[in-house]
Amino acid sequence: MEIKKYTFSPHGDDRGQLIAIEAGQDIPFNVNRVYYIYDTLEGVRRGFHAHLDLQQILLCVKGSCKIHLDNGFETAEVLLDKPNEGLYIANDMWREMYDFSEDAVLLVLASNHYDEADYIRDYDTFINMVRGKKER
Ligand code: T46
Repeated sequence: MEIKKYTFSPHGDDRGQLIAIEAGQDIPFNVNRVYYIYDTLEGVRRGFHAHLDLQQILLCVKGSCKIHLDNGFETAEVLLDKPNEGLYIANDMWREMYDFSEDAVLLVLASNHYDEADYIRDYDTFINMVRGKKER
């Protein structure tokens, strides 16, 4: 599976670091929503869904976490532990987030507003959908 990561260049100086992410320039979509996940309890695994029409960039801006990806044919585990590195996830990708460090802040830039109808939360439905598309 191809893992698409973006590395953003920090504007560092003697005061510290600053990262700017320009929609449509540094990432391939316009950002309509930002959310972040923090204070995640030990052992928690979240996600367990795919999206029908959503592009996202996941950045662990503090601490670390891992992302399990599954496209219905292959799986991959991605470690996010750098504030200047973003993982791109688009449609038809089952995702689970786990192994959050105590201080982890997972920032997500999303192409669309929140829409519960865009979620596929049943794994068998997801598998049937992606494998059905491949066969067509
Ligand atoms: C994703 C992964 C990486 C909202 O009201 N607005 C929002 O924009 C979001 C993202 C969530 N919510 C509500 C819906 C639930 O009541 O917040 C609650 C927790 O959401 P959820 O259980 O979907 O969170 P995760 O961590 O399982 O998944 C989230 C995103 O929902 C999802 O799109 O790709 O992070």
